[in-house]
Amino acid sequence: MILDMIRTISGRAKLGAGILSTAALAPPALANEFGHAEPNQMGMMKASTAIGEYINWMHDWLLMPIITVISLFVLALLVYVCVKFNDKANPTPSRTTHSTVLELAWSIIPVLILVVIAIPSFRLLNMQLTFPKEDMIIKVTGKQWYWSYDYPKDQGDFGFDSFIKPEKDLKPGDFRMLSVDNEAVVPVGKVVRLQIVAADVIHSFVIQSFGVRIDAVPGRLNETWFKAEKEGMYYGQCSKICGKDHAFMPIAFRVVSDEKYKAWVEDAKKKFARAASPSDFADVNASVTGR
Ligand SMILES: [Cu+2]
Repeated sequence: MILDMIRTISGRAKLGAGILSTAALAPPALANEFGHAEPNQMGMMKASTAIGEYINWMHDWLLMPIITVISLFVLALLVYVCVKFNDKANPTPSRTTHSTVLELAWSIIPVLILVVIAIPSFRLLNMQLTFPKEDMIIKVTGKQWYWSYDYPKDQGDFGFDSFIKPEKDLKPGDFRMLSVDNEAVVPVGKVVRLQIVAADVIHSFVIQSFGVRIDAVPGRLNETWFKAEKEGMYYGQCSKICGKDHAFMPIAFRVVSDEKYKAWVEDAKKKFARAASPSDFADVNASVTGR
């Protein structure tokens, strides 16, 4: 029994060391898959687009270090004040009210920190808002509480609704709360322009690995884009509190090779033919664009 205990303890120690060494090798995220979070993951999801990589870099290597240093600095100041200037250690307090040097320092240093953050921030915004020539357009409509995807004429002219998969229908490889019945499919390495609206209330379309986050607003056509560099499944969630099933309207995009995409389009044209599945997106779009 003692041997068993020792084995268990040493097993746990090894596991702990394993986690530590993985963290040391691949800082700061422990994720090893694209498109979804891992159990016990620290940090951001792995990125599959240049913009996603940039966001992760900004978070991990710019904002986190800055906020860590600032937090430690403030903590150190507090501890210093508590120890050095308490009633016992410092019975007659100083009457100083002004210090030009200090006041200049605590104005200028934060401004410089903000400038350091602002430069890559604006660069990122510019990357997100500069649309390259798109290879295809998908229309995305947020509804209470699911998403609809419409592929325009040049992609086969079909549309479908995408609902969360109930737990009883989950297959191996599926994720609870993330997998859906009908995934949106896009080809790898292609610029996809997303046109996003909502049919009822405000939703928010987010796929972290693509670096995509944009509100879906009734009566307003928002646009964003991504170019996925790796094949695979990518998940996101509605990120605007939109009602009782807000937590149950996941987003699932499957990125596949060109051939697989073409084959899927052929199937989808039959499966989601307009007559069989009329989408109200056309009406929403008409009201937005006047077309
Ligand atoms: Cu929503």
